[in-house]
Amino acid sequence: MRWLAILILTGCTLKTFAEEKAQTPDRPNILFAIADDWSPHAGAYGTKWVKTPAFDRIAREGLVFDRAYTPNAKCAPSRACLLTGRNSWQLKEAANHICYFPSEFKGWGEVLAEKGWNVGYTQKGWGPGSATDADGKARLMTGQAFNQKRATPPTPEISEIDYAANFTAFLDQAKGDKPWCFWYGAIEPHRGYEFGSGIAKGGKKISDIDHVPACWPDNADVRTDMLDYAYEVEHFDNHLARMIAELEKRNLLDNTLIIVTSDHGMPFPRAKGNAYELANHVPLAMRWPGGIKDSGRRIDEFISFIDIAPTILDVAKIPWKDSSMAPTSGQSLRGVFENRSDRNMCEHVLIGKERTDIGRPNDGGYPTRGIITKQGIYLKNFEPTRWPGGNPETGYLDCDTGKTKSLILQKHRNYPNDRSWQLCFGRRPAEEFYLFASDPDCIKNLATNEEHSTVMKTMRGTMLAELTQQGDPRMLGKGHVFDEYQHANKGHVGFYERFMKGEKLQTGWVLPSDYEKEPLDQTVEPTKQ
Ligand SMILES: [Ca+2]
Repeated sequence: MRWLAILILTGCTLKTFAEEKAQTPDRPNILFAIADDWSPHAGAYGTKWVKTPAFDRIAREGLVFDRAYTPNAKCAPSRACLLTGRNSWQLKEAANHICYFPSEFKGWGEVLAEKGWNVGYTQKGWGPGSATDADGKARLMTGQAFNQKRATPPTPEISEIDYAANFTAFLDQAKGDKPWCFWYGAIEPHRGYEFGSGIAKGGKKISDIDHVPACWPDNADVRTDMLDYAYEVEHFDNHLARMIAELEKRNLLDNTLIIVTSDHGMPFPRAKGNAYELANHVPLAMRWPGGIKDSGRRIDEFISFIDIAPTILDVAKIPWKDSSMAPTSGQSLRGVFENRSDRNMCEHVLIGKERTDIGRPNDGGYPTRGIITKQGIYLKNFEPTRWPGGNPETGYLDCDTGKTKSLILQKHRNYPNDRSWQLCFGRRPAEEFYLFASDPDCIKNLATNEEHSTVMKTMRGTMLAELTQQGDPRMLGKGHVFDEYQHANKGHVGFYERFMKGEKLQTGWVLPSDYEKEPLDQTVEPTKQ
């Protein structure tokens, strides 16, 4: 349906509103601003403990999306979906984190450059992983790098790359009539954080936080951790504000499509790297006076990251068939931009994951597929005997270290039945089902509850049919291919077996104290929730 819809939308909706705006060029420049690990916490979403005036301005003067999701909540696969317009299960190796990106899948950054656009980026484009062409040369997935300008960061954990100054440097060389596209890829609010920086440097208070998700303990340390995350979000937003000011100064603002989002949700247990509301729901706002009608609207329909590539090619006036990109399952947001009542409004999104990190036997992932509707979320876990956060004896490597993670692990060592640990790190059943109305934090699994079985079965049926239609190897009995694709960091291939044999191995994202001294009981049943 989505594929059909893009053909219709790209063919039929390019005129009308664009004609009304004939005074400005109808092909805008593009500023694509993507934070790293930011959940929808912003003023425009009603969050009081994160100040995001730049994001809020884009929302107020453009569109803010209340139901935007990445199909896969980890850096590399999420960015692969964004760039290609395909779900991660349609991307072979690129379904995995730290992979070898298949040469057969091209992204819109490369297409724009081929079509004569000036394309650049700062800090983090697609990755982490390896993307090379047939000659072994690094692919320019998001154009040329602009990282020369540096500044003293607010904390040692924040990038010293001065993103906004590098955008100015990019604009300085983007002369003439060539349209340009700049990818602002911050590495905030990715961990690590300077503990207490949100309070000490951001002027925040523990009491500012109005809600701690029910899967974590609610205490001062967890709240401090959340405020440190908030402080890093604000760093991202500060640079966005400077970029907007630079565009205004150059009289370029109104003919620039600005898209602001994040690759996936916050880097906390049961969030980033999982398949849940906390993991896959992302902030999204867009501003483009030349192409967006009735600004200030809130968009309630479901948007997936696979819709971004068709949207960008559409506004760039590049027909998909001329891009040599593999077919997309997404659809252009042109109908949303023009506020068309006859547009195809999506009632759900599909999500899923494979190997989002190392730390299980045989480099196995934690394969999951899911569907999210306005009612709730249904998940199918294909290997429920595996550990969702990674094996305990190798530090739960599928969850970035941090105060909240360490606290939950310590609590579980003292109290083996600890609920937070069970929810964040314990084994999960083969099916999970949560209803938003009664359980917004999604911690009460209703998969075996008869009362809701009809809704769950309908959602499962829709999900399985679409995945089958999209050629998902998990639907064809070939899901093992994802575990067999090689990890692109040779030093970490076979991590679990090498570590267990006594090899001294380190990762940059988990503390030695996160490793359990012994494997936990392997015979226990999947956690009942
Ligand atoms: Ca990320």
